[in-house]
Amino acid sequence: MRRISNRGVTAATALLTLVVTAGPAGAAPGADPRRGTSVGTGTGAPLPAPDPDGVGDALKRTLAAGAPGAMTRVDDGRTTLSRTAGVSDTATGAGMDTDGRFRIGSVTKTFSTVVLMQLVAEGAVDPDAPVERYLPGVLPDTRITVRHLLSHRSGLWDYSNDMFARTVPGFEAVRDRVFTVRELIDLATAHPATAVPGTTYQYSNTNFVVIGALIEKVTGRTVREEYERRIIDPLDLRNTAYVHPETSISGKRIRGYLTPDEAGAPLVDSTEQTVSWAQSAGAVISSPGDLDRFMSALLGGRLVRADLLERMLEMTPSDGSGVRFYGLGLRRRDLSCGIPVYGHTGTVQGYYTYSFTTRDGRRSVTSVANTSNNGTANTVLGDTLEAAFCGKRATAPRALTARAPLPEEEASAAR
Ligand code: REY
Repeated sequence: MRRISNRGVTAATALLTLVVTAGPAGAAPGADPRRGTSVGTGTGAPLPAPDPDGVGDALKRTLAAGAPGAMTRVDDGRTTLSRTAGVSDTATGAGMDTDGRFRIGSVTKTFSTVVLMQLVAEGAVDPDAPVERYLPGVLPDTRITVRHLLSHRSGLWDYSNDMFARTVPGFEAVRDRVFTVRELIDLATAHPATAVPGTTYQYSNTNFVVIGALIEKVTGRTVREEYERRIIDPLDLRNTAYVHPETSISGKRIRGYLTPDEAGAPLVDSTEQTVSWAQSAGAVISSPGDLDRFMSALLGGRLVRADLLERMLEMTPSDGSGVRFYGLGLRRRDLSCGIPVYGHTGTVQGYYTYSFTTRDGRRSVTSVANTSNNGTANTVLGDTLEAAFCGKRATAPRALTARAPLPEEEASAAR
């Protein structure tokens, strides 16, 4: 067991950087975050300039909540704004780094959905067909369609609920495991269905493990190859990889630190693991710049055909907050300033991620904290979105949300 101490970490709030540089080729022209842009809000109103101090404040509060490090990168037209706080490695004290690679958890689901929607565009998959057509005999209910999987409406139990009921022992039991898809589906179907297919939103990793199996069946290639040829290579995402079941993150990496359930227990270094328990539901590695580029390309219409992107954006509430929704492999959050943003959240042991963009893809924001199983740190990290998209506000953003989320909503929003 690799245990480390987090003592002194909050004192290492250190390093806060602001970098405004030329952005990647292909970025939207004319967008200047210091002035605000008139596009992208989805409300017709101008997009306010990002608030670097507000972002930095949310990152510092994420550290105060127990994260060793936290960072945000805003890609806005030709400008990039990066802020970091704390450390990427508690042993060396190296600062958080927006060029670093980390585990993106369920932002992987958006990658899997892009591959699937490209297969729909090619006529290889019908989203309203039963999964049974492509994977005969794999699921217990032949009424489950591909769209039910992508929208978390299949009624398939999320096996990770049982797996991680006890956080650190659960993690250590699977850290080096390599699961077959069949094994993961069997864990899920050992439970009765949670709902009749198509009727109820219930977030479940099982859905996207089945999507991965479906991609492999239909294409005859691995999901790794499909992510590479359809997303990673065309967008030149040099810090993005799917290395399952390899356990390491190559190159410049952010180490991940899992919070035990026992109050005061030291954080557990969870950087190395197979992530086989999540596979096509959560095992991609990436960097903030790559995720911003990915989300901008997706909402900018460069990855999925326009009519199919519209299908991905058909949202239903994911909780009772009135501000959080799920489409197909994509979330929407309505920020306190009224701007809707689209993307995904991720939780994998040691890492919390938010990666969201405007409706036109012109401003993308990725925030990461290198801890997990710490709901407060995750919620506070989410405040970076308020500062990055809504800009400076007279009133504290959290006071402006429709109402405080219920604990189960926080848990669901965390994933
Ligand atoms: C699994 C538990 C989280 C993580 C999950 N992640 O389903 C998927 C996602 C890929 O949606 C773990 N929590 C933590 C526990 C709670 O073990 N007992 O916080 O690292 O991103």
